[in-house]
Amino acid sequence: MAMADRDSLWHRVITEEVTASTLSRRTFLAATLATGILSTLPASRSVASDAGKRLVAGSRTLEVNGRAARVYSLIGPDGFPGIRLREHERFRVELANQSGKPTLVHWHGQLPPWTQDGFPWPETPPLANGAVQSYDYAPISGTYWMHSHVGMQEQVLMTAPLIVEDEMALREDRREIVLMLHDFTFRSPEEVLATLTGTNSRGARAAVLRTDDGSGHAVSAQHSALTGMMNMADMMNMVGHDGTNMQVPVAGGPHMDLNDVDFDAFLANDRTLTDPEVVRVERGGRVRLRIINGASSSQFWIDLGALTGKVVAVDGHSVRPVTGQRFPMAMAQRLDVLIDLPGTGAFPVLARLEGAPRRTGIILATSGSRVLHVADQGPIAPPIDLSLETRLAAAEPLRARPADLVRTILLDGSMKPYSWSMDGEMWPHITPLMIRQGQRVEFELVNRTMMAHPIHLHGHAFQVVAIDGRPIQGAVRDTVLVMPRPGRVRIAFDADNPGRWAFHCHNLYHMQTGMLTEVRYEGIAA
Ligand SMILES: [Cu+2]
Repeated sequence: MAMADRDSLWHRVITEEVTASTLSRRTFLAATLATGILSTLPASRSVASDAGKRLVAGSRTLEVNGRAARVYSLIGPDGFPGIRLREHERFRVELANQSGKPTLVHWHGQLPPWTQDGFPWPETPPLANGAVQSYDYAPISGTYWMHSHVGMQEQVLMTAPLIVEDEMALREDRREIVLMLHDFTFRSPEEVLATLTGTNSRGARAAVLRTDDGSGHAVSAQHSALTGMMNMADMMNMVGHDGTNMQVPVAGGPHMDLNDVDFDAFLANDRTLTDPEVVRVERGGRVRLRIINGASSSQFWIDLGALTGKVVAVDGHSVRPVTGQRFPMAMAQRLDVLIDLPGTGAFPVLARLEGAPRRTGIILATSGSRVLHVADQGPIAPPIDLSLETRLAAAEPLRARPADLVRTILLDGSMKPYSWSMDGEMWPHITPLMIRQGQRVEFELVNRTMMAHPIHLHGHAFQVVAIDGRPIQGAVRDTVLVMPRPGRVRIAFDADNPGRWAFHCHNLYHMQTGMLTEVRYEGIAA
């Protein structure tokens, strides 16, 4: 498909089919507006000017469940969220802060010099409202994203896609669709956090479900719907439970906590299944989904329903293709999935919240096909796991080499009191993990908590080299899930980007309550 075609097709979303019968004119207009602004990003049409692409951190009104909410925005030069670059085009961006608050944006998964990473170190403080800051670095290709790393602005949707094209992918002649996931609450993140830590007058979080070890019998009356649940297969078929704030048994394993926060909605490109984005696709069309889990505290199963997909990249980095219908996605991770549509029809692509019946998604629809309503609740999905991770193999693995430095990093913490730590310390009272340029570094992440933690290292792409002590030649990526106690994951990377780098759990509320540390290169003064 030529570039012009890509542009003209780009997100002319067909809403008529769903609007006629199900939507009021008011929601239709809101939907149309949202579609115009959001959906997918346009292909870059021109080489960046010397001044660079302008990215504005601002605010906007979003309608969720028929109710207006004031949220942040990150709007690029074409009026769409985020930034899209051609291969080999530099990331030359001017970030203008018009959000009304100090902010700073992190280019998640990219490998810029540390002073451009967008983490609020003392040397790189947040931008005041009204300020502009320039960025200029060589980006790496693939599906990335950007989000504020200041306070809890990420929860208020200071997030956007960051897509860097590569010629190989373009030559595949596939329709590209960006699918960005969020969790949404009408409460302020400060109020959510206060509820979690028990410092809010509304009291502690909803009851944590307690279960017996082997039996999986729930003892909490509020969660009796889970009583008798024995394994994941059963969970998949259960319906009707609200699914939040629960502790569930895992087949053959220990308990685990899921879903700290009871969200009001789950968004797919800013919309819910009540009024989903319907993406027009060609009959038998070839699609490349770029899925971004931008949720602050939620993990999903991507469920392709009747479709079969081929995972070809994770966190922007190519892997040997893995075929399937359902793929787990931890917070902050990305999946590139190729799909060849079987003729005509409407095909929901769902993101199912782990441990809950709740879901969101978009609909791929060929011309003239009837788009049926998809409920935003379905069978309970099991907790996400490493079933995909263990099957992944990097297309370009790290060069084989013994480690110069091996460190065990303990992940500790609990729901009550709600506090989390990394390497035995809680941010900001931490001792940096010191590394030296040129080293091959291996971190063994050891989870001693009841929750899975999506661990993200800034400024480096690492390879997953062992899971639970079993060596693998896994994916190269930037965020990896460490399963609950006694889960262990070993990552390896080359120390080739001197600086100060954040290393943390990407659950925003875990990070805010301590689960963040620093990896620092020798010779970097602080
Ligand atoms: Cu965590």
